Amino acid sequence: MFGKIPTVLRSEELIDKMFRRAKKVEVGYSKNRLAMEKNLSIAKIYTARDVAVSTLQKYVDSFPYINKLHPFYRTLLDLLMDKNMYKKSLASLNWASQRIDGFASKYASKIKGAGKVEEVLKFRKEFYGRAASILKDISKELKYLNQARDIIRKLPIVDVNIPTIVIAGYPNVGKSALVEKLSSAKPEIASYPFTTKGITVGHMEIKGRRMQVIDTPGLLDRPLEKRNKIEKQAILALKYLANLIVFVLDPSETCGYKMEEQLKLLEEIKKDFDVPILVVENKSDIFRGESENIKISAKTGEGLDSLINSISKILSEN
Ligand SMILES: Nc1nc2c(ncn2[C@@H]2O[C@H](COP(=O)(O)OP(=O)(O)OP(=O)(O)O)[C@@H](O)[C@H]2O)c(=O)[nH]1
Ligand SMILES: [Mg+2]
Repeated sequence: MFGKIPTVLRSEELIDKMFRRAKKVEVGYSKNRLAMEKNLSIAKIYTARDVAVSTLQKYVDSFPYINKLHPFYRTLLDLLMDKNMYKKSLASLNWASQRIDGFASKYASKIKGAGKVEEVLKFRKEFYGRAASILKDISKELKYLNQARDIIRKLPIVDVNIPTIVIAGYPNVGKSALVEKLSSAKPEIASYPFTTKGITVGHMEIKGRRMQVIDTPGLLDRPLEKRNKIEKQAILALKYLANLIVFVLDPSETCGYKMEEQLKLLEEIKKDFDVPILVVENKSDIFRGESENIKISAKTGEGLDSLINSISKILSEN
């Protein structure tokens, strides 16, 4: 999904790196002092340029294009960072890299045409000054991109290319128990913006088709109307991920929430999410209601086959 993004150096660090490498450059001895100084200075300039250009290009290439991202990630990044500043920063890095490249060629040819050693040294120094000042000009942008890197690294890692089942329902109704029962391996926790609990991602296979089951504690477990605007948008981003929402009810009410409250949350989610919703009643080992909903027990495994059949049917229709 996202490649690994390297740490973004501060401009002073990048300038240091550039000069350190240029300083190490050596050329073969020549009796002609002027020719030797020319070779050396040009080699140093090209080394400095290579360091700057390759570092900046590496940054530009490793950050994702927000507009090309899956809408799930695009929505989250829109909430978490200033998209214009992000784009502008990447464009500035490109600009800086081209400017330094241009100056390197320009000063190399000035040096080639120089008649005296002093002139050669003066041009070399001038190039260094220009390159350093270009890098100083993008210090704000480099800093910003380093922050953006931290934000991107904390995005939940999910597979946007396989069918995804999102589990919703009040706390303690048995969501985690269900995800665990459905998953072929131990579900993993991924961080999620605006909630400390993160989301739990498990995988399962139905008729040879790999899918993802996601538990959303702290997100789809209480009324959305009580959230602030940003939290609400972060939660709504899940609609881009979900091919199906399995809403878990606990008619035994041992979860501590009345069915009336639970059904109200269900209605709200139906209203806000334009995604098929499958309603299941859990804890059938201790309580069975009269409704038509699928009845399961995440504890004993009862009813899971019928749940899996319904999931498979809905996903193949959508
Ligand atoms: N009897 C019975 N207990 C269950 C069943 N499923 C879950 N439980 C119990 O209900 C409690 C809550 O289950 P969890 O799976 O943690 O519920 P959750 O919805 O993930 O809760 P949060 O993560 O707090 O939102 C636990 O004590 C489970 O053992 C079930 O089918 N039958
Ligand atoms: Mg849980």
